Amino acid sequence: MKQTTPWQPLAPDIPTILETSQFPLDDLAAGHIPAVILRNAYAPEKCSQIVTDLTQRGLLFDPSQPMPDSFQDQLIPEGYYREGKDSVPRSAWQPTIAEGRSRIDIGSSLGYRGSDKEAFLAHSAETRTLFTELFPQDSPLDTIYDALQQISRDKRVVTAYEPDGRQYGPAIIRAHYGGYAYAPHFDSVRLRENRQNYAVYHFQHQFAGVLVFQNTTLNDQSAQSVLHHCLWEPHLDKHLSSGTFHEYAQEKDIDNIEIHLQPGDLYFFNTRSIHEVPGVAGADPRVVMATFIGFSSDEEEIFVWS
Ligand SMILES: O=C(O)CCC(=O)C(=O)O
Ligand SMILES: [Fe+2]
Repeated sequence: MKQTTPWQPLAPDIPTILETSQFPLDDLAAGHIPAVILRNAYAPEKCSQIVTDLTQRGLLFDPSQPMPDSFQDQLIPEGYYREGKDSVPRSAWQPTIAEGRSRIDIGSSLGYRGSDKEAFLAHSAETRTLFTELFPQDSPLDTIYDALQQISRDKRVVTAYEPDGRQYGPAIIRAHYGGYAYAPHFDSVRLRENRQNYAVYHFQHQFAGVLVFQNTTLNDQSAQSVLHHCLWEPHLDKHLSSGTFHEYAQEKDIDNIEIHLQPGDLYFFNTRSIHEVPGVAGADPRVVMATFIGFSSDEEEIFVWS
């Protein structure tokens, strides 16, 4: 809804953000601001080094070469998630079936794997081992967790865990090839995926924290996320699933903002805000480290998972 105060993100660094807002995460939770953006949170040269390393290790593929067969069964189609204990994937939107639009995940996605809890937690343990090996020092995980801790004004930021102590994956690396797009959607373990059997279900709010490692660019245009000034309500489902959200937003005069990021920039947003990342089929994939975040204003601990 259009308001007199512009809907603007908090940026560009922690001191400025904390001067501007007493509780940035409460502002995000309420939908008063679209995002918190930390520019240059992680060194851009380290970002490109990570992409090179992941490709050399065979965890990502070089898009200038034919995709190795070993990636075929790891490709994640657009829009997929699973609900509750279902093993059948659902689609958060009507995916565009197009050759080459695919995503590689390095890490354990609760949305994709969570329907089998034992398998998800076992996979998460492997991810933690892998990330320790990939990032023995200067870990981008620390950048995300430390930033969150500071903007929360010193709540305790931990990798999400179950009551028995078993942890989830600490974050996920996602590479989007060939113009992979996220159509307008929202993410919620509570309101969408119905994950009642997981500890993260109890939080009042869910955010995302995304650190960009590499942009994808075609004809000077890069794939960037768009946040709509609209928190999900059930009546929006018909527009999200049928792909008519843009028409709805126009009719209701809902504004939006493009969050333009460079490698090394980190942004946090409320995943209940309808959001999207239109695909741009550049030569290189858009590569990010992504997290979900569980937050309740009256709780000391903030959970991070993927
Ligand atoms: O990559 C991003 O910036 C956001 C992606 C997203 O919306 C998601 O993973 O659900
Ligand atoms: Fe999302």
